[in-house]
Amino acid sequence: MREVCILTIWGFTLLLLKISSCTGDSNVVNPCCYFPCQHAGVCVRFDTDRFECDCTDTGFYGENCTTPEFWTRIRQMLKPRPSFLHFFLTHFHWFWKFVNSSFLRDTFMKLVLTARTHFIPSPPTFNSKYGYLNWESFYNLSYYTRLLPPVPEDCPLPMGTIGKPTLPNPKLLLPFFKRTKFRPDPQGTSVMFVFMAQHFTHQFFQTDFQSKRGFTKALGHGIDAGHIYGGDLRRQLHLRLFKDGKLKYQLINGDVYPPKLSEAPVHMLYPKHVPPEERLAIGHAQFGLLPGLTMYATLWLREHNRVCDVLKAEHPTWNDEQLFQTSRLIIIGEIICIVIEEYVQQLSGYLMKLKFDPEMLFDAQFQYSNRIALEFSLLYHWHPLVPDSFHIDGHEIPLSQFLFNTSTVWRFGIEKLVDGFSRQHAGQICGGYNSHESLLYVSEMVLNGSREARVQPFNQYRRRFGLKPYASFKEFTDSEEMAKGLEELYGDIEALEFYPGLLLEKPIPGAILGESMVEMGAPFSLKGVLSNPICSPHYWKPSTFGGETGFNIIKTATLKKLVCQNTKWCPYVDYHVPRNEEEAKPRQPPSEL
Ligand code: ACD
Repeated sequence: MREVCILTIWGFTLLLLKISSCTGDSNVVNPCCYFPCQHAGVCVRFDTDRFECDCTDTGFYGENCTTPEFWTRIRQMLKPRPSFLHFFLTHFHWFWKFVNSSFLRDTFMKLVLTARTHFIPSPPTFNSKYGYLNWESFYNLSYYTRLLPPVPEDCPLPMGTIGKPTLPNPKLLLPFFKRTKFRPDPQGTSVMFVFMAQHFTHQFFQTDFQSKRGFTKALGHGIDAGHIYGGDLRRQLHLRLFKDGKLKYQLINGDVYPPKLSEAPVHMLYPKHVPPEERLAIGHAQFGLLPGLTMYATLWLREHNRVCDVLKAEHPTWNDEQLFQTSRLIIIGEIICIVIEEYVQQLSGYLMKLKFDPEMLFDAQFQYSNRIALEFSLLYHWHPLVPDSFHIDGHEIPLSQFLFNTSTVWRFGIEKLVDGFSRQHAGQICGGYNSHESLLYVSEMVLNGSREARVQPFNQYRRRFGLKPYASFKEFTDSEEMAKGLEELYGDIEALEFYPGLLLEKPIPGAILGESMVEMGAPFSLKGVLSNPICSPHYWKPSTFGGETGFNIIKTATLKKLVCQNTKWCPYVDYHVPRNEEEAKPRQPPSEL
């Protein structure tokens, strides 16, 4: 007979379900299934029904790591709520104008970096197989790491002890993701941002779908530019020209593009109908999928070869290898600079100007190593960004006609693609009802993958990142229909899954993201970029990059330079759609071209 025991833990009541009796030893529920340890405390099971929370270094103590230590209490009292901080960072122009032009910019940036990165354990801890620390988990780079351990296998319910006996069929969740009418991002993000997101994240998100337990094929676990140079040495060697450090290329209409597959025989995924002359060889096997990806691949290839020329002019004695390797480090630095100062800047909507300066962390406690987390890879499925069609040079091309259409890139030329993408609105990421129908299969895959990996419920992650858990679906979303539907499917807000939680959550007013996406995404991102080896004190110096010239290429990198130093004319280029009439003016190639 089922019996319900009521246990009061950390200030509120949990219902503990036991199969037979509350005191007997048989059929006792694993106590860690109740997620009893707060503030990143570690649940350890003893005997059959006893647990202990290891609260070491959490700043809390007590049976459930819920009592704050003295300094933690002070910090808690002083720490503003995320909604207040967001409001502050996105209002008061006069204040941020002053901050951005004074030494205070560095002070605020350092605060952001330290406050965000301390959420990410380094070295990494759990993974999808191991909910406890062990050497295999640390050493085997094929695993994504995990911030929270998997829901133990022996729990009575899929989400531990709360919710329904089975999770809803993913197909029943898809209507909450599906676009009703394209909802543009209110922050004005452009499609140029969309392809940047897709292009640059695929260097570190390469889920191995053959293995079911959270494995990755991207062993660099960060910004290694493997999507440009290939994920392994074999691929890299095929893509290199072995002259002046450069990458292979081909000329079409007098412009540089990635080489034909026949010239650089690497594994690429092209459907049968793509003719051989339109099959390009690129660092990432899937980057022939969309012209936006091929466009970025082309830009980075041109930039690499341009940097090689700059280095060669200063170091005529350097051989191909040194020119190649040093250029690669410069490209990594440029990516990081553009990501922080323009990409994250756009995403944040902050009036505070973000700054890339690794020296800010030189006197802080900070580890220069990173492991990509499964939760980060789940979180980053931002398909609502993708519009229904693409506007280029007066043409409207539906998404379906974009697929594997590499010739679009040279038909229009990089300039016109950049111009069109930078003027077109991207979709709002959070809030639901905004994913193109043809992309819903991806959400279904993510849901299935997350279940196979036994990812803990959304509210557990809210707690882990210092956020208040949602008390109801009504609080979680502004849509009554969605609140009702999710309540029926999950039964309890504590059983809501991680991925739908992040994507369907109500957006912050006027923003592209919801609170959880910002508060969870920012720590993974900032830790990921700043822990790159080139940001460490032994690397971050002119000699690493061939002298001051190379070092300055990194420090002054911008999206506009990436485009305009590698094209015949300078189109409108921005992660934001035009802000005023001046920016909106059409740009045309000079008449002599
Ligand atoms: C802050 C800065 C603003 C953060 C705003 C949104 C963050 C949400 C998601 C992640 C965003 C960008 C990802 C960028 C880089 C990823 C690099 C990973 C490298 C391994 O308030 O802190």
